[in-house]
Amino acid sequence: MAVVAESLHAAPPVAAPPVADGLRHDWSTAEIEALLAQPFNDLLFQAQSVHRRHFDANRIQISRLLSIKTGKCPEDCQYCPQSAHYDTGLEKEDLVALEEVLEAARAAKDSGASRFCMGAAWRGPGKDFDQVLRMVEGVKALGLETCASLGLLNAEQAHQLKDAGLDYYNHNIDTSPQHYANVISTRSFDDRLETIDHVREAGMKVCCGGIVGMGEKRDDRAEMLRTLANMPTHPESVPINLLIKIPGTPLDGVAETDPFDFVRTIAVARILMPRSHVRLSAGRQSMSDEMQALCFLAGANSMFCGERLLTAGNPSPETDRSLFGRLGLQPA
Ligand code: SAM
Ligand code: DTB
Ligand code: SF4
Repeated sequence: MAVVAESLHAAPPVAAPPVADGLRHDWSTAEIEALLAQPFNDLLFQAQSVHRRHFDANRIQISRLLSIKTGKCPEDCQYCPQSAHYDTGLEKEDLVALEEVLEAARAAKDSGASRFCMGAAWRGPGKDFDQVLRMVEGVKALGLETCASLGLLNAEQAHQLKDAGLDYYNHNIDTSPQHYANVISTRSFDDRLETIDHVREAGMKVCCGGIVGMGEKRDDRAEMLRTLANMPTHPESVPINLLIKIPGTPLDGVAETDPFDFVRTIAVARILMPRSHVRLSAGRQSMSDEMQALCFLAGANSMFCGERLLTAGNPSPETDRSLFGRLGLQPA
């Protein structure tokens, strides 16, 4: 040991690696495609092995969502029940009152959630932003981690959120750069990356992931994961959503995703971003218990609990309690 240390000291100075976190940020498409294409058992073994080096494999972080402004969103995201471009039968709701938000946050904490995430059907913050800052302050004061998903941010808005006590900002890349324009027309992939940069520069943690099941190919999933894993710092939280098909949206009729392909996406996210929380996010209501168990085996260690996501359904607390009990899982 001493010999190794001495020889290291004696070595001539070497240029520092671009990132000092000991994690890779230089994945190639071919490498990621090869990971995704492995025999399923090999992939799961590898992902579970990586997972156990960094986390307690039986603990799951729990977040709770609340829609603080629902529907009539000006953006055209073909998957979304809240886009004003589609008739999904959703009732529009104005900004929720502060006290109502705090009540929901208290209930979330009592039910075991460690993080409370407020989502708004906005392109980005507008006239009600100050009230959202008050919500962040109030939820933070309850002793919960805070997260918000409010659309595109500029640098100033990111700093305001940070100053109000926001721990995480959620902004997804949703899919690969090449599939992106097939799904979203009103904001670009680069707009999203810019918002994520502002979040980082303001000193908040990044929650960034995407959706599986929007008609993408395996190489799109590889490119989506590559974009996330090659960020200068891995997002601390990586939500992998399974598309919830919403009647009235263009993606309602898209072909079913092979559940094993979804699990593969989780497993590769785990391998590429070993210290991040990978969230088994939207779409659990259409998954079997066995599929969810495979996602945990693949390294998913975060979930949204509570019977509602933003507008769509989620398994009931009793269903999740039973699943946790049967699998021996505990809230982190
Ligand atoms: N309006 C903000 C934005 O788009 O950034 C925040 C809320 S938006 C609903 C947050 C994310 O929810 C989207 O980026 C997308 O990944 C996910 N999402 C929306 N509709 C979904 C659906 N039908 N199935 C799965 N995920 C969905
Ligand atoms: C994320 O990746 N998934 C959450 C959260 N971030 C904001 C939202 C899922 C929305 C599912 C559709 C709905 O409930 O309206
Ligand atoms: Fe609006 Fe967000 Fe839905 Fe897009 S995903 S339509 S921005 S609420």
